[in-house]
Amino acid sequence: MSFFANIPDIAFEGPETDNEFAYRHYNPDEVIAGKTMAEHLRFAVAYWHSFAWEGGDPFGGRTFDRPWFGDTMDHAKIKADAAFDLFRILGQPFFCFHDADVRPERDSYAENTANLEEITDYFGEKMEATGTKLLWGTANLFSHRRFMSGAATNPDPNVFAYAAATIKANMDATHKLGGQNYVLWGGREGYETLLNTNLGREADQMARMLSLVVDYKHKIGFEGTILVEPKPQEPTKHQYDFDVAICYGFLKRYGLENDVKLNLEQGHAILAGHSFEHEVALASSLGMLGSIDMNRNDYQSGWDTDQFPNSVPEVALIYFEILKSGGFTTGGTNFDAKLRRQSLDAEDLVLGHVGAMDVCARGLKAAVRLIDDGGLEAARDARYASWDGPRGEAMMELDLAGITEMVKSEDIQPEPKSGRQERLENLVNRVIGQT
Ligand code: XLS
Ligand code: NI
Ligand code: NI
Repeated sequence: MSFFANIPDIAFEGPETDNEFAYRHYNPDEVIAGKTMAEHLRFAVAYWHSFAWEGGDPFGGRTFDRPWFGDTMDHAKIKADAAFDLFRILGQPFFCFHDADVRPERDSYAENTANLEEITDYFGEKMEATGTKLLWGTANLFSHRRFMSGAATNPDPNVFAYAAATIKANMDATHKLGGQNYVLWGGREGYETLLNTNLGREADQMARMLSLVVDYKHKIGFEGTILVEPKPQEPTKHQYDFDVAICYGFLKRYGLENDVKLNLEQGHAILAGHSFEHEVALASSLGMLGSIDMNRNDYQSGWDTDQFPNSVPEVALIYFEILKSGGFTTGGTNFDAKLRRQSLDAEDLVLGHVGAMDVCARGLKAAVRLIDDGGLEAARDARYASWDGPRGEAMMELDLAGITEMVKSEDIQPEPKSGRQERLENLVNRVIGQT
């Protein structure tokens, strides 16, 4: 019997329904701003949180009871069956996985790869039958103890080799399944203490791995996007892919900025001391916006708590930035989000996603209204308008002495102008508040 046996497929019923098992706002076929909601949002379920995570925390182990927990290939297939049941119930178009989520962990590379290949074929059949697609695949280069001192940045070249071969196997699997992106998140690519760490060497190693990935992508004709996922710390004390700005500097330094884009996560932005819209807006202004991991952090705990998003105003500003940048191409909205460890039931897993999808749908609709309203863009354009005139052009052409001459001869005295922040915040609340 299916784990989700008594749970109906979720359909759109509109905001007035009192059916808990329905979408109130996510109507996949509804066209808004030129695309369906499904095409704008491109939702994905994260295999690891929904199917591999057991409910542990630093003080206690497994709380969940799932028929697929176990380390055989039979368990892996029961897990896949349940995952595709959830995908059918939710009707979201995509999913994402790490190798370690979908096959048992063995000591030998050959056995791990053979098992990954077997499950890849199993996925392939199910994807063909159901139409569910792969948003991205990735290698877990952080859980097993062999990666405790890093993968690409490990002091031992044998670990680099093992990691490189593991990435190859995962790129092959992602390519075979028609994945739209391939992600690298460097959870152990950082340090615990500078006392034993050679920063310069580790940066070169990380860049070397990334250029191997880019070369291999071209070699096999993978048309998806290579994405790096910034996060400042956790599990290591300091991670090199700290945030958007640092990732961009790194990619530029090694000449990789045209071949790699970024996968941004709400919780990681918060850990880095940024808002999520800051990270999205910065990536967009650099032409580096690839995909998003949509979740939220508990603002008190200081951890990457990976909760389902539930704030429409927060989410609205994210989709506002994404829409302004032209929307997703290969990217999408991956729910890198997990249940709380007391949320034991199949219903919790389904409804966690349903609520998150509705929040994102409301955020998208609000973002479209913000764009249609035009007030924010008009205020921003007006604020910089003088830069479009002769004064702005002069600043770009004159040297320091010339500018000084101009200030003296024209007796320039700047007139401060209001930034109008409260008025703009009122505008945003007015537009987002509409139902
Ligand atoms: C962990 C990361 C991870 C990546 C994929 O914090 O968010 O889940 O998205 O390896
Ligand atoms: Ni994360
Ligand atoms: Ni993530």
